[in-house]
Amino acid sequence: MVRLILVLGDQLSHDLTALRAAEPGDVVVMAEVADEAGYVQHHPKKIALVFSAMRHFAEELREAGRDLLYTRSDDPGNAGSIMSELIRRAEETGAGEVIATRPGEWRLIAALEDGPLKVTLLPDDRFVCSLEEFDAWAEGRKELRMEWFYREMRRKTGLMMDGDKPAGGKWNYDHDNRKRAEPDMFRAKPMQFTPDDITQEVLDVVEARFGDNFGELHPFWFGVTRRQALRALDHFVKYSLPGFGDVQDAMLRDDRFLNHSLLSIYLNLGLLGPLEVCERVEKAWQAGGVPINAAEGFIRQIIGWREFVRGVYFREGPDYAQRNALNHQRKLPALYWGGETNMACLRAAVDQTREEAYAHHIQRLMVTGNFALLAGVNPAEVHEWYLAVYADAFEWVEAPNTVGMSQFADGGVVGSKPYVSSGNYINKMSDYCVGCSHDVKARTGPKACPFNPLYWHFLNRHRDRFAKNPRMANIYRTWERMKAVEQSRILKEAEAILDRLSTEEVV
Ligand code: FAD
Ligand code: DLZ
Ligand code: SF4
Repeated sequence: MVRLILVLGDQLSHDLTALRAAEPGDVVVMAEVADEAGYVQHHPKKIALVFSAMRHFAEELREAGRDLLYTRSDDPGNAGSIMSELIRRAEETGAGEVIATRPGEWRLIAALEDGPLKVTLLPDDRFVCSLEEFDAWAEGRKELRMEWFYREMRRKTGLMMDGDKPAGGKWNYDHDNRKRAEPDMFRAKPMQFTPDDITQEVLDVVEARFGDNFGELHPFWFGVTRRQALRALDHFVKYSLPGFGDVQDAMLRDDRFLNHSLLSIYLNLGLLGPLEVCERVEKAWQAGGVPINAAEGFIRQIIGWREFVRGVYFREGPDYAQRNALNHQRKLPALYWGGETNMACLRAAVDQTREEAYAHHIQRLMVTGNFALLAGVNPAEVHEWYLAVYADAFEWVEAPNTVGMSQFADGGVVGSKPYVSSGNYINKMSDYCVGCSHDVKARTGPKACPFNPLYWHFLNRHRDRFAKNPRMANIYRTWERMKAVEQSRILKEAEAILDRLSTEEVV
């Protein structure tokens, strides 16, 4: 009997387990559906990326001789969800079973498992670490720490290893990766691609259907095929990797990408695999010209953080994205959707997000994430925002980064302490403060940088939870050393900022 082979929009890999399981007579199903395009208000660039990459992948499958049924978003018969499309295609073909690779989101896993069709879910083996292996590593540990997991992955893959020792003698060169960046007009930009006819058609559809979503659709220059993704990888390794480490945490107003790779979009769609990317980077380092802190730092992000957060997402279970350990309830301020703000750093991060569907890690973590956490925004709303606005956002990777790393809403599963800072950190790592109407050095007063009082307000209101954390003891000692009158002035001014956020006044 015919079987349907489901390929989702972020499963665009020719070696996908579901495609490997296909037998002659089976029919591949791909569908652009309203449910997937609408579970959050995705950035138009993200929808265009996914649809165009899906259409190009479908072409490649057809050229390879696969039997394929593809539903476009504007097809009149479009049933609107993955499950209803599968039911429609099963009726059309007489198929009795669906073979799928396990989706990267609990919501979709439940939809497939709870539907009326017989669905076989195969493991997604496009990762370095299987979920079983992650569970075995995590089992019995008091706490999960990325660094220990990462070392296991280095040993497993042999990447940058000298026998059983890390190359260069150290596992982690992060210490060298915290420099400020200077503007440099010769710094390379990520590889950009001109839309072909398929992409152009998608752009028209997205403009018509999703043009009102937050985000600029044009210019659209993401790659949408594996071939383009490989070119983007080559370009990154040649031009940006050598400087990747040094300024990894830096932010510049007029340089949105610095030496970042923008490879997450290709990795997360399945156009590139994590190992091939890391092996390419290792080779460039071995050939000379790429410093060890750049190569190690980059590889750590992929076989360390990326694999670690995926393990956490699936180990923690379907309720993970709804956790709220700090009981934060504030509505997400309008400035996240482009509302007015006087805070130059937030304005820069949000403007860039609207225009590019991209921000790099420190912008996500220490600007938009930090502010939401200090302001006590409901993490479910923060999670929805990140899932919507970034082209690389799929729940398995976005939720642990947002709910866990950035908002501490999982109570410390991903990180051992909250990522919070005053304006001082942003000033140290960026040039945003120079052009800001707030004064980063002022803790209180009408011009004080809002990060400053909010930082102490956060620490004070969560003292019971964090004061005993050895990594935060020094900060609490600084707070205790302040005069009571200074403390109460800070807290009062923080309350005033929070009130302004509640009444949607500009901060
Ligand atoms: P580079 O700086 O060039 O890093 C190289 C690669 O390492 C990335 O392509 C990515 O695949 C991987 N990587 C780096 N950091 C992480 C991390 N913390 N978790 C997983 N992979 C990592 N990443 C996503 O892929 N999708 C998301 O939806 C996402 N949401 C995030 C939300 C928040 C609040 C935060 C703090 C981080 C989030 N990240 C997410 C992680 C990280 O910010 C992005 O992977 C990175 O900015 C992607 O840009 P890049 O490819 O230029 O990365
Ligand atoms: C993100 C996305 C979008 C916007 N649209 C589709 C779609 O129409 N069809 C599809 O198969 N997948 C889409 N995706 C990706 C899915 O949402 C993704 O597979 C799940 O979130 C699991 O990671
Ligand atoms: Fe951001 Fe404060 Fe600096 Fe302004 S002064 S850019 S609000 S950190």
